[in-house]
Amino acid sequence: RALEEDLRDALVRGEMELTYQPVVQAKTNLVTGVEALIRWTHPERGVISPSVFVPIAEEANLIWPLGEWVLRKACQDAARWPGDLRVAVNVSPIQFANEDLPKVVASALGAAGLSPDRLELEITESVFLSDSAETARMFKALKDIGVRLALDDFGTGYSSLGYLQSAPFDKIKIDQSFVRGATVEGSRNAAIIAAIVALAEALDMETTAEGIESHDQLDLIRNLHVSHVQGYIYSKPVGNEELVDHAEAGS
Ligand code: G
Ligand code: G
Ligand code: MN
Ligand code: NA
Repeated sequence: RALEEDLRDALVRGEMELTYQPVVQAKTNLVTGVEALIRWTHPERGVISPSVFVPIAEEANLIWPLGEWVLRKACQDAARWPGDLRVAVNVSPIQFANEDLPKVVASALGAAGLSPDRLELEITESVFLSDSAETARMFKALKDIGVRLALDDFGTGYSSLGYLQSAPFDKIKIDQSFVRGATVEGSRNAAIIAAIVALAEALDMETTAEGIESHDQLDLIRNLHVSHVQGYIYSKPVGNEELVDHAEAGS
């Protein structure tokens, strides 16, 4: 059987699971939110990465049901977390191009009883490749609901900055590829991160540096005034139970 066939049944068979990776505020060292990252445990092949099956789901018209499941599950889980932890959900450009997205987002929030400002949608620059009037309408509809918007993998995709004139992002996520080499002050990657932070601050947006693994990276990132950090140095993505245990122990 092709992976695509198995993907069709994966949701009803309960093979999908959400894991959550903490996002830490640099200034306070407090966990302010988490990013939801989907995992598929295939009955024969074991755990399959979303970097493998999300593109298949996008091609096979399965990203819509999968994305809706992720939104509903993330909102349900977040509504039961202690404190006011935010949950960030990755949204495929294909979901973003569907005019029903705001309805589904509002419905997921309503069903879970989650306040809209506790949900952050992560969108990549590729959404700006399609019709700009429709894209603008989608942004407005989502902001009207009151959810937060984050620009994911910043600096790796569509190269124009023109969209920043109007797109209402609350946060820029600095891609891991810049963080990886950013261990030395004065390095090219450090200069790129400093420039992204300056841009984000001028536009009143927060920043998250992704993929921080070492203390050298963390020290440098803090010195560059990145507002939030995320990476294995703090935590790998963990299951909902483990997240709740941690949060309760820490509060
Ligand atoms: O967690 P991991 O590094 O395996 O994620 C790999 C890729 O899959 C990342 O680009 C991430 O954004 C994407 N991804 C993870 N979970 C989801 C999801 O729920 N929906 C979508 N569309 N992409 C996801
Ligand atoms: O594309 P997006 O930024 O949504 O994907 C985030 C991906 O990065 C996830 O697959 C997640 O598991 C992974 N990730 C998170 N923290 C680290 C880290 O410190 N190092 C590495 N190599 N990957 C990470
Ligand atoms: Mn992401
Ligand atoms: Na990212």
